[in-house]
Amino acid sequence: MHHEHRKKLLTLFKDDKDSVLYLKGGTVSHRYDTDFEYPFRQESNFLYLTGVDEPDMSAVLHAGSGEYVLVIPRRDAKFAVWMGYVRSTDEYSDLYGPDRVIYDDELSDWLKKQAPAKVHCLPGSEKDIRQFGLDPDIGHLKDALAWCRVIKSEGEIACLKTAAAAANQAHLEVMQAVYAGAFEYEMKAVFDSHVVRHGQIHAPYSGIFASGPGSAILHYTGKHRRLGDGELFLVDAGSEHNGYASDITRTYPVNGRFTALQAELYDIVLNALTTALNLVRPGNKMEDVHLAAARAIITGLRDTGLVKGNPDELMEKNVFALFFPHGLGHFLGLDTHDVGGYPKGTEKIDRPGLRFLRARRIFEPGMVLTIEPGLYFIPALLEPALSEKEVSGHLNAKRLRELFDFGGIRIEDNVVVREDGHENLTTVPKIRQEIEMVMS
Ligand SMILES: [Mn+2]
Repeated sequence: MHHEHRKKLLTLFKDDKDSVLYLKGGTVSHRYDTDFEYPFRQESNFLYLTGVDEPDMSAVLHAGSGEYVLVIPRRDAKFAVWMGYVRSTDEYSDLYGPDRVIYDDELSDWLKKQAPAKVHCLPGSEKDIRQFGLDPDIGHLKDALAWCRVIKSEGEIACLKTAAAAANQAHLEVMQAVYAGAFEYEMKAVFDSHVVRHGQIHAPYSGIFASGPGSAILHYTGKHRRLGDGELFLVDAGSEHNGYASDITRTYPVNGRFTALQAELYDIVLNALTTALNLVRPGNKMEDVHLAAARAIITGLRDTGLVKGNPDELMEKNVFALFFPHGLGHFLGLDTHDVGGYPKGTEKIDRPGLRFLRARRIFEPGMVLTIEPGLYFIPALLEPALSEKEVSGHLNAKRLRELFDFGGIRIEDNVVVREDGHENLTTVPKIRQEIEMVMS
């Protein structure tokens, strides 16, 4: 798989045959000024090209010959005592299949011998190259890697499916474990316990386990609140397999039964999700699908009487963005918010709601993305809107004020764009009746 990735990248440098590409792997980081090491996670571009999951490495690719040189640190006996066995160059060759393995103190000489016309590297690595007395070029490699990573190979999709499978099961177990009075952190423990038992020890992002009003905080970081009877619970959590992420959200009632109001609002979001999913196929555009989901939400809210007016006007005046203020979804891969959402020359759309869209692309087979519409009652957005002339006439102030501590609802699936539409990797129940059955 990684050989395939390197070949794909080098096709973009075929008119640049005398150049080399330099990639620096990740290093270990510590907690402030202590010797406590955070768990090591490889830098994603490096992982994409090499599959090497160890710190302090770098790699050089020769654009002309395609030679792949893995550069390893020269470890001493002290390292072996604290960190374990030190591998030989031959062992690294067997393990990762580079064309050549050299030590980091040999890199400078090796590079100079190539006398490259250019050394392409990522922003942040320029200093390394200058140290070798060469000129870094940071203008191309980043975009080239993003271009490669946007369309996933079947090998990558298999990894994403393994990550999705573990998270699917973990979400189901949380759904079954939830009870009124539980702490949010207990539910995180249920989730983590499942994914870690499947070897997925890295979280691709800090999960959200938000009960009650916390579910309307888009990046809620609390974990110490008790789940209240009658409230909703929003779980946005994923896992990582070989570096590839899953990112799933479900929202359901703490006591296992939707109230009439919760049911009505939940179905609006589910309808927005279904509307959006039906549009995920090659040729369609992310921003158009976002607007279709937004329209489904504002039309649903109009039907409940929480907002007033016709959908065209509510869309035109951006009233939807008061309730659905974030983007519909993002690419998913080695990073949760994966690269390539805005290729060079593509600008963000300066409009409420769409401003935060993390990808503006036409769908192509092999793209993997999340679709995650949401509906929230956020006092910080609604309060000022209620006194704004343009939109206040569209809002049912009395009923909305009663919902200031309702929280929010988000439902998020992970999908692969396919020739004939898409493949949904998320299997956690999302239809109300199914959720109630699982929780009963
Ligand atoms: Mn997401």
